[in-house]
Amino acid sequence: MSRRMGRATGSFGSGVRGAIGLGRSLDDAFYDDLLEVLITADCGVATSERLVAALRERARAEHIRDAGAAVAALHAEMLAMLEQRDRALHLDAFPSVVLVVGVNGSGKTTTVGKMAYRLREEGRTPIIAAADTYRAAAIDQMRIWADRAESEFVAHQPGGDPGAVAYDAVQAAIARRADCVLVDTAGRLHTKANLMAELAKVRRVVQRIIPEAPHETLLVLDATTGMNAGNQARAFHEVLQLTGLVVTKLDGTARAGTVIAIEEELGVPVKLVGLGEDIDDLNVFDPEAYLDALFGVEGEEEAVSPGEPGAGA
Ligand SMILES: Nc1nc2c(ncn2[C@@H]2O[C@H](COP(=O)(O)OP(=O)(O)OP(=O)(O)O)[C@@H](O)[C@H]2O)c(=O)[nH]1
Ligand SMILES: [Mg+2]
Repeated sequence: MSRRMGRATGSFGSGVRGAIGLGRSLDDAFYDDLLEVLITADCGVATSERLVAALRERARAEHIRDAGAAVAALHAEMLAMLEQRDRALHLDAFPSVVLVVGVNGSGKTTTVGKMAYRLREEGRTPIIAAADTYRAAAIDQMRIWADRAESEFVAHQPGGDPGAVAYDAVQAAIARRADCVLVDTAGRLHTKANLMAELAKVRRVVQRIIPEAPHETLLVLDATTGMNAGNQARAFHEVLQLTGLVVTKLDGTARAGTVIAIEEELGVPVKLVGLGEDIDDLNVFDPEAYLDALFGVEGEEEAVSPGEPGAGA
C-alpha cells in the first residue's frame, strides 16, 4: 500500500519529509511550513492546526531541537491517533448486511465486487444485492463483478425499487444460509434530499427483517475528491449513521490526507482502501503504510533515482 501510495504522493515531492526539509532548525517558519504541507495534503485545517500545536508542545517538553526529530515525533503522534480507531468490519451476525453508499462514480460497485471476493477468500458466502436500479448497465456491471467473485447475485428489473432488492437479498441470504449481504446502491449527490431519503428507506426495509441491520454502512469516497469529501461524509453520516469509510483510488492521488481530516471530524474510521481496479485491489486500511506514504519514507529508498523532485513545498 505504501509503495503504491508513495508513487502517488508525488505532488509534494517525497512526502512531508521531502517537502519540509529535515536539516533546518525548529523556528516559527518551520511550524508554519509544516502546517502548510499538512493542509496541502488535505489533512484539514483544524486537524493540521491541532497536530502542529501538539507537536510544538511536545518539542518544548521533550527538548526536541531539530526538524528531523520533530517530524519523527509528528509521525508518532499521527500513528497513535490513527491506531486508536477500530477498523474491523463487524460481520459476525448471520447474515450480516453491508450497505454501500456514496456519490456517483466514487467506486461503490467496484468496492462491492472486491469485498465479495475478499469474503469468498475468507471462506464466507456473500450475496450481492444490485440495489442500483436506475440503470440497466449498473445491474449488468454488478452482475459481472458477482461472477468474478463467485458470489450469488440478486437483482430486479431496471427502474425497480432498491429497497425491494435489498429486502429480497436478505430473505435469500436467510433461506440459503449465506452469511452476508452486500448492497450496492445508486450513486447520489449528498445534497439531494429525496435521494438521501431513499437510502434511509432501503435501510428501514432491511430492518424489518433484521432490526440490527445494516451491520456496516460504508461510505465510499473517491480520494481524488479532496476536501469536498468532508461535505459528502457529513451528509451521508447524518442520514445513515455511517460505520466506516472506504477510500478508493488511493493509487492515483496525492490527496491522501483527507482520510485523517474526515476520520477526526466525524469519528468514522476508514476501514478499507481501494488501490486499483483489479479484484484484489482492496485492502484493510494500514495506518503505518499510510503514514509512510504521507511522510515519504518510501522516498528515501528512491532518493537515489534521478528526477525525483523534492519540490512542492
Ligand atoms: N484506480 C482506481 N480506480 C477505481 C478504484 N475503485 C474504483 N475505480 C474505478 O472508478 C470507476 C467508477 O467505479 P464504480 O465502482 O463504477 O463507481 P460507482 O460508485 O459504483 O459509480 P455509480 O454507480 O455510477 O455511482 C471505475 O472505472 C472503476 O474501475 C480504485 O481503487 N482505484
Ligand atoms: Mg455503481
